[in-house]
Amino acid sequence: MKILDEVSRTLNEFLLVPGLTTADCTPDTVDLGAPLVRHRVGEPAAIRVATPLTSAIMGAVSSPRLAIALAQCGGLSFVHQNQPVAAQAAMVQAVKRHKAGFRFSDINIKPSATLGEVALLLESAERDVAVVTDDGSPHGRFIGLISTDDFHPHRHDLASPVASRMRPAQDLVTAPPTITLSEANTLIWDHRLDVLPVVDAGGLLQSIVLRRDYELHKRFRNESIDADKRFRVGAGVNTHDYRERIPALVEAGADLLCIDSSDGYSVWQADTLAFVRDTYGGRVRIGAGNVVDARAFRYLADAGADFVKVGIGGGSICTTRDQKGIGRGQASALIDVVAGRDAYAAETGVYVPLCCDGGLLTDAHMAVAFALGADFVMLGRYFARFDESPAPLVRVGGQFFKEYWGEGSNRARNVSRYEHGGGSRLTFEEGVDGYVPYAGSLYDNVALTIAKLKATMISCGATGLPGFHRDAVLVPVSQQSFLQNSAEIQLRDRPGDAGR
Ligand code: MZP
Repeated sequence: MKILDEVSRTLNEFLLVPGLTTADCTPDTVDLGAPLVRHRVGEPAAIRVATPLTSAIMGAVSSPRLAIALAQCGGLSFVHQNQPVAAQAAMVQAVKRHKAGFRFSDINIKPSATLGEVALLLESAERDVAVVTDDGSPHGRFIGLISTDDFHPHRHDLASPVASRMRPAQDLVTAPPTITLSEANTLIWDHRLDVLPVVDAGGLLQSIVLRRDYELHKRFRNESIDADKRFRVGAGVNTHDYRERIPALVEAGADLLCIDSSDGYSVWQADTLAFVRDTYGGRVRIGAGNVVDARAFRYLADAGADFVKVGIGGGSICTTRDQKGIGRGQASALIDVVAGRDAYAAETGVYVPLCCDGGLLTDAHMAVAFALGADFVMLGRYFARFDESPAPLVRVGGQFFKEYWGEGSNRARNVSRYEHGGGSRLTFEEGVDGYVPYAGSLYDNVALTIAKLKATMISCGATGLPGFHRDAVLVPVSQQSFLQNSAEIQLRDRPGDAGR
């Protein structure tokens, strides 16, 4: 028996001390780009992200729709593996089918179609816009548009006809197909458009430019889109059926794999990594985890992991610490594994990126994780709250929530992730099934998170994550600070008392 000479600390227990902000620290110059896979020190990684956010390998989180939205914002999703191989491969294909850049709507409807019918069509075809023509055919007369921004399937009367909410053609600004991208941009901004329809000389609709696509296309085109101009997507795998699952996912076009396990320090992970290495050489990249100390990191790095995921028991829906007494505060885990990663890089000349997974409840927690040395983060609860997550939206007492359940809950029954030696069923639960407050669109929230992370880095005088890792100064927060902070929050919540 050995007792570590430290207290297990969470991310909530640290604050950042500002560094010198110089003139070159501005939101435009701060680069959040990060490597996702191992590479030689000083050389670029083969797979990088512009925005260091990934979505959790969970049924309640990573759907094709969310994967596309997150890729548009520069991050990466990992579609979950707690489903048949063919179903998971189909999810990967659904992401890869979409060409990045401008979307041309191929959904045509009649003005008499109901909002409910359109909601179903858009959802199943993963489109944002439907075109309204007089006869519902692509050759009919163009009458207007309806986009997912124009109505919310859960808030509007789904029985009412589309005509009641569509944007009629006479109100729309249209452009000819010969328009250049910068002219389209000027039109979009001058007229405050969300959608710019492109029509030919005969007035027939040819295509649609979405402002959101246009902006994202400009901002992230070099990082979030593959060489073949398709969105990138990752996929979870397990240590049981990897001989069937991995070839199917590779065939479907998955860009990056990750072994999905609550405890990654096992020979089964080394076997899975060996299978990938022996079958594909370096052509298929795969991360491993989860771990909470440098020993386990070293084991997986030596076994060939392309990245290592850190975190056991910290997930917002996780009960592993209560059920099995296993885990480590996320900050303590990161500090130990980061030291292991840096020692490995110094010794071998190979940098193995780290993903901080679970328990990131606020943007400030993410900032602390990056300061402690994380290369990218994985988020479940954060993404579950958005329109794009696959979980149902529910209304409770006048407020909207999204359902969110752990992979170790009875609802998910993810036996391959939570191996208890009990065959095909979970012997006990390690996760809960609950609700998270609905928070709107992924695009808006990720933009806000990016802005906050950049602001933190600017305060600390950093223009990139490697510099932030190197120069960040953190301080543990005392129990007294917590008490004072929560007292202040209570006062803020009761404005009448605030001045006392
Ligand atoms: P969070 O972002 O909701 O705090 O945590 C998400 C992470 O929790 C996932 O990426 C995964 O590592 C972990 N997870 C998923 N299901 C469970 C569970 O049921 C869990 N215990 O701990």
